[in-house]
Amino acid sequence: KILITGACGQIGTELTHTLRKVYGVENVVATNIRGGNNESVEKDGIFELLDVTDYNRLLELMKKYEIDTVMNLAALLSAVGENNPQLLWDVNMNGLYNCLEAARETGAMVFTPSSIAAFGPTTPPDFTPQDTIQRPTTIYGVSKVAGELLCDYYFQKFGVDTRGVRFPGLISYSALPGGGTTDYAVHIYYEALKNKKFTCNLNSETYMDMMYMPDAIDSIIQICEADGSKLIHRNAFNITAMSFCPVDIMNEIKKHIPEFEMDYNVDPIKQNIANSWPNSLDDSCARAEWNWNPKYNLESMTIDMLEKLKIKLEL
Ligand code: VAH
Repeated sequence: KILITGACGQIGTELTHTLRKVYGVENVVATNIRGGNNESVEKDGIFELLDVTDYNRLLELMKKYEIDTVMNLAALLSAVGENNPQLLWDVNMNGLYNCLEAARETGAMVFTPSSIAAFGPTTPPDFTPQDTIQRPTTIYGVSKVAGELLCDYYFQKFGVDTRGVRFPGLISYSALPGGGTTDYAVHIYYEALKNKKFTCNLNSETYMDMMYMPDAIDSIIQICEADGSKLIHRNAFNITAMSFCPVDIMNEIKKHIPEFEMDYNVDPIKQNIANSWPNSLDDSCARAEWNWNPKYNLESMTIDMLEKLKIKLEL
């Protein structure tokens, strides 16, 4: 049985829906802090309130439902974290620590996402290798590097089966992103459909790795189902599907909405963060060790996003 923390978040929402379909509603325990406001997650299966910094509540739920896999998605993201580094540290690090301690006690597997944010300005930016310099300059990135090391430690020291991937920016139509630096790549689709114009908060040449959410959800299932004896790396694998800049995504949208226009109002905090991240990742280790193979590129993602959002926005 799987317990998801942060089940009402951008990743958690689609992950919960997919896992309920793949493994059966009775095998998925979705949890979120109070106020997640996500009707489908809370109503369409098992849902429990959980603040991931509350160890006793987490352990109680893991024993109550006989959990064998924890997918720890509860976290604050890069931009919002710069406004509240203390809260980010508490949720991202103490939340992860609680999951690892509960897993040590119950024998569960722990999946925790890392991020391209685990790299910094001294990391080789183009085709960033799996094993390289990691000196991020955001509190979010610091929590991701610390999280990767803590997960590897729990595997080496206690045999806890820990696995993770370094997600790029994720683009989805189900749930909005929660305050990241890559959020522009989601909002651009909503604005293109609603207003046929968008003001981008990053400059036109900002390249970052990105991925469509269906591929991200598949990566979580694939790595958790992978044969652990074949994993040379564990926390955490570089994975990517595409790398683009705001002009690239604008031009792709214009193929479907020719009158779409974009202007810029650069957010200096987000621009500094984006400048410190890689332009593109080398994900060859994930491909070699657990057959990672994304399905969507910018063209096919744009077709699907616009199609699904037209339905969601009733346009
Ligand atoms: C963020 N969407 O922007 C997240 C992610 C790689 C970016 O970690 O903070």
